[in-house]
Amino acid sequence: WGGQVLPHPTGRRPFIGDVLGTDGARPLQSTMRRAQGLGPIFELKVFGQKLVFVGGAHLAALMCDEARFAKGVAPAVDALRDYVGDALFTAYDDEPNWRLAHDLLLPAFSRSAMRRYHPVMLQTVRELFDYWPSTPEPVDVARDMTKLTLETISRAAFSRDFGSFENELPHPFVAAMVAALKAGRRKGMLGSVPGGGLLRRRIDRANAHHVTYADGLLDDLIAQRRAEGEPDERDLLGIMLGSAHPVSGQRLDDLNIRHQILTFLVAGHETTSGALSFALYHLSRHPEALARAQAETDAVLGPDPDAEPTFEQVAKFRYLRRVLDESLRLWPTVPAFPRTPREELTLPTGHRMRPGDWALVLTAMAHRDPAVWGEDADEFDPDRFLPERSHGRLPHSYKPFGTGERACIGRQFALHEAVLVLSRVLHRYDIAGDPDYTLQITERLTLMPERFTLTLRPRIPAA
Ligand code: MNH
Repeated sequence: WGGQVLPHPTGRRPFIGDVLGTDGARPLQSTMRRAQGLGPIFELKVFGQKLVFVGGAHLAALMCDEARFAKGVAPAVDALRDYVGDALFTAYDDEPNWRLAHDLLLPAFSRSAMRRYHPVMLQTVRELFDYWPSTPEPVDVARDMTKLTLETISRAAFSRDFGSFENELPHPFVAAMVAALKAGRRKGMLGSVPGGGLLRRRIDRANAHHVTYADGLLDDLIAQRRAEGEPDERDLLGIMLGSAHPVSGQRLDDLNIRHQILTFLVAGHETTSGALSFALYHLSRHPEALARAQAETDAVLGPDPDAEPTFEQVAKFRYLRRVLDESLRLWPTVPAFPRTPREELTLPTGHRMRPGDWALVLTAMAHRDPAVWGEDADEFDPDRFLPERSHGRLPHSYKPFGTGERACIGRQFALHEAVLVLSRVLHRYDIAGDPDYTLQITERLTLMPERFTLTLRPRIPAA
């Protein structure tokens, strides 16, 4: 960004910059509050580090133009590379392993490949229902959706069960993974803080046993599968071990495969769990939307509360899909993604941007820009996504899964799972939130409603 100073909140101090006023536990939400009135692009200075954000829908859409912009390298993503290297999410755009893994794995995420994961998804919902209390008492929604999505992705990705429904506490592997990611995030936030190098090494030492344990478990798993002989395509692990690139004949090496598995476990569960939890939160607050959603499940699944959707039926829940789309508009569980220009250019705001400069597209803000979404942009209204109302909307204005070649590879997986789970939960239960609850959002790698509970009562589907 050269010496350019972008709009920033008042109260900037020498040396520490804009740190005061940033809520370390909820940086996204404090940033969104402080961005009010700053315009479509703004910066925060954290010690020596400059963070640039784009919250205006038109400027965000411009940065989604793949001809002029590519995925950028933001420090928060870079910090994860110690842990997951050049796996899909963290690979730099020009690293050969990105293209190789993308080409090898794309078939595993096609719409038709979802057929293979459908029975796994049905099974984890059955286990969720067995786990849920049979008497009406409040359940912690984010906790239980996280148990469910973790089981789904671990079984689909490497046919491993984490026993999430048999234990109150997360599996030690999950605890280790979360600790290691937290450490990565803390290291990333240190940026250019004085003494940062020392602090980073201290974090590494404190965390080494978690990394050793999690890596060891995955390496054993890979070795075990190799020892079984010729890998089949039963899961992502089998595909990664068994397939060679159709053109170059190249294969992923074992270290890269471990990095990919970690990436899928992390990227593939909290995100979907948050999306489901927010959807259930909104439905608990909008009785008319809940009634429509339940009427749809009855129309598709019929009067038997144990009925399960077929693969084809999942696509029939059009209203449920709009509920999810609208939930991810208001609280995209991955709230931002970095973009960088391919060549030097001038933004419509007059700022110069060079290759290597990056900005975070803040979908959490751009998705609420009244210029695109109207004056009621903060309201929950799934029918915004009716085709007739979406027609003519600014292209690239809805980006919960990122954009371009580096967009989410798991999008179909997440949507199939989330619609399927919502359909079964709403078909089987009447849900009631606590009327005194106000939405609180935890920020880990992703966003999640905090301490949000629902009381579930078995319902009798309409005939
Ligand atoms: Mn997912 C990339 C959001 C579910 C695996 N994902 C992204 C990006 C966003 C995103 C945004 C782009 C980030 C960037 O540009 O820096 N992902 C989501 C959301 C959900 C989700 C909101 C659920 C809802 N993601 C999933 C699931 C999986 C997955 C499920 C795996 C099964 N996502 C990925 C991977 C990438 C990614 C892998 C990196 C893709 C790449 O760069 O090639």
